Amino acid sequence: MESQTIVWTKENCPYCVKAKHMLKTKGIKFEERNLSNGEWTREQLLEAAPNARTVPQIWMHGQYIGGADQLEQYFEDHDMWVN
Ligand SMILES: N[C@@H](CCC(=O)N[C@@H](CS)C(=O)NCC(=O)O)C(=O)O
Repeated sequence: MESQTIVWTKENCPYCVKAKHMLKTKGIKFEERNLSNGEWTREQLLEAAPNARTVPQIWMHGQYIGGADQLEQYFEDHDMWVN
């Protein structure tokens, strides 16, 4: 869905925790696709982002952002400072 914000994650992933924290701080609702609980697979992630080598992988409102570092940069670029 175009308006969806999606975060692919896995367990024991500090960058995933960081990305989710940034989104929550901004009040942005998101769907988490966790690769560790059997619901989603790495193959499904690679279908969405063939070059993905790490998690998190983030889409905001349908636009591909990248990982946690890119999400932070996105907020800076859009004057949405992470508190
Ligand atoms: N620069 C990346 C770093 C992401 C990263 O290093 N993620 C780790 C887990 S926290 C990872 O996926 N490592 C490779 C792997 O576990 O297969 C970002 O900002 O998202």
